[in-house]
Parts: sequence; C-alpha cells; structure tokens
Amino acid sequence: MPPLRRAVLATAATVVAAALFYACRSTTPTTSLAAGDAASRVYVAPGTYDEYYAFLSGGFSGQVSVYGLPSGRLLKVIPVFSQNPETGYGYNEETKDLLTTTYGFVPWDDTHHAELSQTDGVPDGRWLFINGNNTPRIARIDLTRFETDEILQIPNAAGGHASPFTTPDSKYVVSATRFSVPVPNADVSIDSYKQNFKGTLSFITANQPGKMDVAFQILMPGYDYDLGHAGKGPSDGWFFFTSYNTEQANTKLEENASKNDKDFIAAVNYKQAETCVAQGKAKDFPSEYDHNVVDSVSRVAKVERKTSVKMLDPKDCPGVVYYLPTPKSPHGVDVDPTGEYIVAGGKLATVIPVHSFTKLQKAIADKAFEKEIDGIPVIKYEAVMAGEVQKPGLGPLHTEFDGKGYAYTSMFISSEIVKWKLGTWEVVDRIPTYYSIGHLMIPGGDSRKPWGKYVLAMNKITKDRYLPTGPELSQSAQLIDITGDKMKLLLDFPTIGEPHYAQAIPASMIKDKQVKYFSLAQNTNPWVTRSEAEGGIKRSGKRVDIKMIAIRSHFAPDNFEGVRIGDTVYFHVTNIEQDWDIEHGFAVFGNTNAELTLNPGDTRTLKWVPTRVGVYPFYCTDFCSALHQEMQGYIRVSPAGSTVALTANTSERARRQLADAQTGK
Ligand code: RUQ
Ligand code: CUA
Repeated sequence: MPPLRRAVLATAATVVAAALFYACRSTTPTTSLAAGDAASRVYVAPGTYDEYYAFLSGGFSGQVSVYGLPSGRLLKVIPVFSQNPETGYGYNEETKDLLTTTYGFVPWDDTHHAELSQTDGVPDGRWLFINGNNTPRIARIDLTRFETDEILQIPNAAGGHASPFTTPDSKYVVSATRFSVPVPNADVSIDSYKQNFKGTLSFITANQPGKMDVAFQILMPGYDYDLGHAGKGPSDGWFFFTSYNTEQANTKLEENASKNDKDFIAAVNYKQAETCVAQGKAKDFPSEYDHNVVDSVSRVAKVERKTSVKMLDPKDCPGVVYYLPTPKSPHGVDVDPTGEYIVAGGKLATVIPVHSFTKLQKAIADKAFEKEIDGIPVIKYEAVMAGEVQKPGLGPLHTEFDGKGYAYTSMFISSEIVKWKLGTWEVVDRIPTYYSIGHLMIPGGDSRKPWGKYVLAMNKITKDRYLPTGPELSQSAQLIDITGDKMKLLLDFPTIGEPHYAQAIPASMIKDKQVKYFSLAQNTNPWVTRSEAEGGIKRSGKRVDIKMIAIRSHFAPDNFEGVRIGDTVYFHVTNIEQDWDIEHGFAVFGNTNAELTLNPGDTRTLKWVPTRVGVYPFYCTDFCSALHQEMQGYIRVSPAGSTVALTANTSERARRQLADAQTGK
C-alpha cells in the first residue's frame, strides 16, 4: 500500500471526527452540502503530501504561487516579475538583471497564465512558463529549483496577454498583443488607430533552457488579441487566438468594441509560417528587446540585447492565418483533448460556440470564405461551426476538459461552472461559484490527457466567504470534485494576488527531482567564498567588496572597518552549508534594499551605500540554529577622507565556534 494511502486510512477516525466538527460548525448554506464528505476529501493528514502541485498565477502580484491540492495549502511564492523582499529576488545583484527591459529596470508585472511545458501534448514537469502582461515578457521557471531562470521581452507588442501557451512539444510558447499599437511604435495621433495600429502574434522558441527567442512574429490587423491555445493530435501545427474589438475602436471600448455580432478566432498554421520564414518571406524587422538568463554555472543573471525579429505579413504567406467568426467579444479559446474541437468563450455571447478542426480543413479546401481582411480569409461561420452549447449561463470565459468527453466552462456573470458534453453540446450539470469566476483549471485540463479529478475555480469576488479584511477582500479558489455525475464543492481557499490561469501536475512527477543544495565546489560566482580563509575586504576606488561566509552560527569575517562615506559596498555572502534547507539570511541596518536569502552553497550580493558615519550591525534573518541570535557582525563607516585602515576580522567568538565545530564539540 502506498504510504500516503496508508496514512490516510490510519487517520480515518480523526477525519470522521474532524468532518463532524466541521459539519456542526458550518454556518453558510453553501458548505452544508455533504460537508463531512468534502472535509475528508481535502484532508491531507499532517506529515503526508498533497497529490498535486498547483501553480497559480499571482495576477497583479507579478508572481506565481504554488499550492498543494487537494488541501489548498500554500507551499511557496515563486518570484518572477516582481521584486520579492522575502528572498531578495530582484534586490540582490545576482537577480536584478532578470528584471531588465529596454525600458529599464521593471520590478513589477501582471502575471496571468501559468503554463507547464509539455512533451507529446502532456505536461512533463520540466518548466513552468508565465507571462508578464504589462511590459510583455515571458518567464521560464525551472521546476527542480522553483526558480525563475529566464525572461524574454516581447517586442512590437503591448499587453502580452495571449501568452505563454505552449505547443504540444514546447517547441514554441506564444505571445499575442492585447493592445494594438503602432508597429514600430511611433508618435501618431490616437485617432489614426485604423490606419496605424497593428497586432502581432509572436512565436517564441521554448524547448531549450536559456535560449528563448522570438522565432517570428505575424503582423495582424489592429484588433485586441486575447487568448490562445495550440492544436493537438489532428490539429497539431495550428494555433488559435481569440480577438475582439474587430470594430477597431480606440475609445469607450465597452460600448464601441461590443457592436459586432461576431469577432474572430485567428487560426494560425504555424508550420506554414515556418515554411514561409525558411523561404525568406519574413522581413528583418528592427526591434529592440532584452533576453535575461541566469547563467546555469555561475547562477548570475545576464542581459542580452537583441535587435531584430523576423516579421511575417500574412499577405506574403498565403494559408498562414484564417479568421473564424466567433460570437461575441470572445475571451478564452480552448482545444479539447482530441484536438478536434475549438471552444470559444464569448463574454457577451448567449451560447458557447464550438468550431470543428475537420470542418476548418474542409472549409479551406472548399474556399468557403465570406471575405478577406488584409490577406486573411474569413471563413463562413456555418462552414466551420461544430455546434453551440445553448443556454449555458451568462458570460462564458474559459473551458477545461476532463478527458472523459466533458467540458467545463466558467461563467463570469452567472458565477458558475457549467459542465457540458462534447459532441452533443448538452449541459449536464452546473455548480455555483462564490463569486464571479474567471479562469478554471483541471490538472492537465488543456492537454491531451487531463487528470480529471478536480476542477479549481478562481474567483474574483469573495464577499461573505471569509473574515473581512478592510476595503479589499481576498481573491479565492474553490476546489470542486468532478469524479461523479454531479460536481461537488470541496474547499475554499484564499489566494495571493488575483490568479488568472493555473496549472497542476501530479506531485509524483516533480517531487523527487528537487535540487537540495548547490555544490560549493561547483559555485562559480565571481565572488564565491568557500572557506573562512577566503573572506576579506578590498577597495577599488570608491567600490568596496566584502567576501564572507555564512555557516551555523556565524559570519566570517564579521567585523569590518575602513569604509568611508562616498563608498559603495558590496556584501558577497556565501552560505557554505551543504545540506538541504539550511538557509541563512543577511541584512544591514539602514540599508535601502532588501535582505539576502542564502540557499546552501549559494552566493548572493547585497549593495549598500552608507550615508552616515557610525557603526552598523548586520545579522542573519533566517532562524537557522540555536545560536541564530548570535549570528551577527559590525561594519564601521568613517567620514570621507578618513585614514581608518581597511580591515576584516573574524571575531573571537566566531573563531571559537569554528574551532569547536572542527573538534566536534
Ligand atoms: S484571463 S480570468 Cu488573463 Cu480570463 Cu484573467
Ligand atoms: Cu544563520 Cu540565522
């Protein structure tokens, strides 16, 4: 019997007791439904693991948060586009360059869509990709370390929203511009939108770590491009993007972009695009963008400035894009596990429209076009439509699949998830969500093989669900059981920021691949300090570099003198522990920066510009040992022009500790 299961059975009595307790305690009518059963379904006994890792975007937090499912326990926040004082990410010298763009240092973004890498159309647990929506970027997170390793800026775009959805082999992840802008951007009248504003669809190479790049961009009419998903199986080689504002309004979009009865899904044959690019039909388009990579050996981020992309105009590459009319201001576009059905979420539509890939192929062969826009044939709606889900509710946004022939669509306005059957389009179940659901997620639910056990609703509004916390209330996720005919609400849990999309994967696929510490012997940070003897202080003009080690329970050296006003000090601290999760921290009094968090074997650098003379303590911020409170030191700052000698000492106490450690006391 697997240990998890054994543990669950062993604690069954506790579970029943807990369940009864919860059942009696429940006050809101929505949790009374089989609350006992629900509690046991999400109860992960102390000391046992969750079944899935779930990666939720942080929305305006700019990060990714990692939860265990079914418990809803928060395991980690992975900093991506926002500085994170908790770890020093984006504050320390090693990671700052990850946040560099052609607009300078951008320490925040809006993360929307977490996307796991795939092999053969199934999430493989190698990487998680996440988009920055505001200053368009895509990040790669390595899932052996839960660290951001790479960030690519997307040029000729504004609002990288339809991103970073992957192809089934992770050859590409995509990014489409939400806002059309002048391409290249230029000083033009906003009223000249129709003449001057364009959209772009970017295909980013993704299957080699450290090598993300814009493979090509497709220049599109000036609409808003919203979401995307790759084809799979028979539709492999195609990518589908929703667009709205086909009215090309540039003011009061809520009214002016809601006029057309149908907008479009852009169906992109990216294999055809590859062929056209290979034939030289794409233009070299001057474009500045940054590619930031953490060097896998030194673990220091570097910026590479790129200067050009391949830009493909559909007019020069017939067959590369078709428009599929889709009611009405569509949002999500999701492809079912078989690859045949392309489901749109028309925010204002009264139906859920579904297109057929087979019909799309036939319509192209038959030239069943109603018109052409900028070289892009518009296919007749009837020629491509597979069916419409009637009366699904209000405000369909996103659809996920359970791999058993059913689809689950989030309904923002009517606050519910609607379950319907692929092929017959009949609604078979619905469940309320609390409230105003945006995205929803089934583990693997956008892949070829969903693990269709749960659906997670991510809700925008939570009035009355939790203890109130002032004017702003928490966003929330709700875990729903989808193993039976009827969906069953199991759990509410608050989330960080405003999650949009999420992905989840069985824990067994990544939990045993975790890096436990970094090898000190292989640490090639230029400022690594491998032993106490290597520590010291060095002046180069007005720059002072301090090399020190951290180990339970001291820094060495731990007393510094000879620093003067006008100097810039760099503390390069190496945690020389070689054991899992033995962390130290580092902070200096008065520093206008964050702390450092030091993983075992890792070197991090804190920049400090002292502005007043005096003596400043520094200390370890991570409670690492019984003598953690002793883990401290001092740095003396003298006036400009002072003659105090530059010295680095290891205190008597630290020397004693070291001697004790060596003699095994
Ligand atoms: S989008 S729900 Cu990025 Cu639907 Cu938020
Ligand atoms: Cu090191 Cu506390």
